[in-house]
Formats: sequence, C-alpha cells, structure tokens
Amino acid sequence: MENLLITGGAGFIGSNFVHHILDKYPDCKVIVYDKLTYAGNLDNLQDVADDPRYSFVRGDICDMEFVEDVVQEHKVDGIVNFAAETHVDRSILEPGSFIQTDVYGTHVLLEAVRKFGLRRMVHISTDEVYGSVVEGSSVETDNLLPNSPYSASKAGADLMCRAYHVTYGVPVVITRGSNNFGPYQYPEKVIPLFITNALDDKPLPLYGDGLNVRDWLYVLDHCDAIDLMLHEGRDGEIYNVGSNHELTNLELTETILELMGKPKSLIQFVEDRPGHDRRYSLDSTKIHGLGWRPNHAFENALEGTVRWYTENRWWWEKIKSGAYDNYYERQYGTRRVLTGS
Ligand code: NAD
Ligand code: TDX
Repeated sequence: MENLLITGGAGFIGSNFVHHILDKYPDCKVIVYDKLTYAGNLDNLQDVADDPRYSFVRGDICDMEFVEDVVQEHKVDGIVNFAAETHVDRSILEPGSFIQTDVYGTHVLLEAVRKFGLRRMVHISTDEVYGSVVEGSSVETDNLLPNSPYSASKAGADLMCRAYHVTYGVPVVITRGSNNFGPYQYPEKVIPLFITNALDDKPLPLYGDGLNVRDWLYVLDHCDAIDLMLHEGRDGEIYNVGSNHELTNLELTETILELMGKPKSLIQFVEDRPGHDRRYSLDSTKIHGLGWRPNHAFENALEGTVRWYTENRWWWEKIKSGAYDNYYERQYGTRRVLTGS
C-alpha cells in the first residue's frame, strides 16, 4: 500500500499502528482520519507530526462526502478501520453513537473502497462479537451472539464487511482481536484505569466477583497481525487474533498491584456491569497458519505498560481530570460498592 488511510488513528490501537507502519515501511504514506472524540488524542501522534509521510485529517467516518474527498485527494489505495466507539460501559449508557459510528460509519468506508476500487480494507473487529464463551474457544465460523450495544454494533459492522465482499467483491479482511493493552490506552479501560488509580492510591473498582475472564494481547502484537492481514490476509476472510493469555480480572488486578508494590486493600468490589460477558476465548489457529504469533511475554509487556503510565503522567493526568467529569460521575457515582478495602 502506498497511501494508507488509517481511520481512528488518533486512538489507542490506531496510533500504535501508525507508529508501526511509519517505522517499518519507509515508502508508505499514512493519512490519519479521525473525528477526535473524547478517545482521540493528537498527543498520541505528536512524535510523528513533522514526518512528511504523515498527514492528519479531522473527520467523521459517517460523513460520506468528506470521506470520498479525502480518499481522492490523497490517492488512498488502502484503509485500516480502527474508528469506533469502543467502551462497553459507555455503550450501556448511550448506545446511539455506537450504532452510528460502528455500523453506519463502516458502511461508508466500504462504499468508498467499492466506488474507488481500493486495493484493500482491513476492518478491526473484536472477540466480543462471539458473546460470552463459558467453555472452549471461538473459531471464525462460530455464530455471533453479542450481548452489549457495543458488541452488537461491532457485529453489525463485521457482517456488513462480509456482505460487501460477497455482494460486491469488496476486498476486505476482518480481524477479531482479544483485549489489548499497552501505551496510549484511554484510562477508562481496565488496565490503564487500575494502573493510574493505583499510582494515586485510589481504589480499583472490580466488577461483580472479579472472576470474568479476558485474553490479554499486547498492542504491538496486534499491530503485527493487522500488518500481516493488510499484506497477506485473504479477501473476505475473518481472522481471530488472540494471545492465549487468559486471566480472571482478579488475577490481573493482583498482578498489577504486585508489579507496582501496592497493597491488595486497594481492590474494591463494586456492582457488576449489566450483561457482563463471563469469558472470551479465541482459537487463533487460522492466523497462526500465516505465521503470526504474539512476540511479547505478558508479564514483561504489562511491566513495560506500568512503567509507561508511571513515566507519562503528562499524558493521562489531563485526560482523567477533564473527560472523566460527567461520564465518571454517572458511572461510578451510582455504582454500588459491595465490599470495601
Ligand atoms: P479508542 O477508543 O482508543 O479509539 C477510537 C478512535 O476512533 C478515536 O481516536 C476516536 O476519536 C475515533 N473515532 C470515534 N468515532 C469516530 C468517527 N465517527 N469518525 C472518525 N473517527 C472516530 O479505541 P481502540 O481501543 O484503539 O480500538 C480501536 C479499534 O479496535 C476499535 O474498532 C475497537 O472496536 C477494536 N478493538 C479494540 C480492542 C481493545 O482491547 N481496545 C480489542 C479488539 C478490537
Ligand atoms: O472499572 C472496571 N472494572 C472492571 O472490573 C472496568 C473498566 C472493567 N472491569 C472489567 C470488565 C471486563 O471484564 O474488566 C474487564 C475488561 O474491561 P474493559 O477494559 O472495559 O474491556 P472489555 O469490556 O473487555 O472490552 C475491551 O476489549 C474488547 C475493549 O474495551 C473493547 O473495545 C474491545 O473490543
């Protein structure tokens, strides 16, 4: 790809992917297209701002006319779509923007790929589309049983990609990744929330019994997989991207506290998330067949992530003091504490 449009490139995974592409491909131009919602942050890209191969366009993926203008103006030949509303708790409070951006916005990008004959689109989906998996692991052909407005919207987008491939032959590849962690992740997601709370000796609000299970994938390993999909994925195919590192939230929290030398008494059990999926688990055999494996050991990557948040207060302190206002009051102001520290 010569001119790659990275939608949602000012967010967590998107900005890590922008760095990955600029580092690895000297001849690739990157156009970040991002609405800059509360989750989009140009601080994530400040170190590439002067790179002549990088440009930034502020725009909404739901704005078809503008998306088409940008695709033409920059001679875009490929798209990687990270743009989405992404936080499950917010989707429970306000589902509308999730349906709009995640489903309708994806359709707009697919239309642009179709209209201008782009070489490839990679759509970033999630393990959450399979719903809760109590036993075994999901394969790409499993039924989708999403349980939250977030995962239902992502499933809608995911299916729209498939339909555009089957109906119009649009060259789109779908990835379904597990829970990511690493630098630049907005501190509403559990790992950065708990690290930054612990740094300030604030309670860590663990939902329900703390025994829900997630599979933790380091963001740079996810970026490697997306890169592989961009170049070697097969059109119309879906690829699970998991790390096989499943932990209960309680195990995860205790590991974070241990790494940080903070007491377990910071753990505070709070009322559960409605419709909280018990477990996600991916069978990633298909992408292993193309040679991808996670390269980062979980504990080292988590330790590096703790270090990054410890050393980069400038990045998260202003986020926590600003964007946390109404949302956090509604979220945590009303969440009942079950057992205290
Ligand atoms: P994020 O919330 O950090 O970033 C989302 C970005 O999209 C932000 O920069 C935001 O400004 C932008 N955006 C939102 N609405 C937009 C719109 N209408 N038009 C243009 N830009 C818009 O999200 P993330 O964690 O980096 O996730 C990126 C993608 O990966 C999402 O599609 C998400 O569903 C998927 N995913 C995330 C994870 C994870 O653990 N974080 C795991 C699997 C899949
Ligand atoms: O304060 C918290 N306490 C808590 O116990 C928060 C924010 C979360 N949790 C639990 C809920 C989940 O079981 O931790 C787990 C992880 O929660 P999140 O970080 O909100 O992630 P999750 O709901 O698993 O979804 C994430 O992974 C898949 C991303 O937000 C999605 O965008 C991605 O698709």
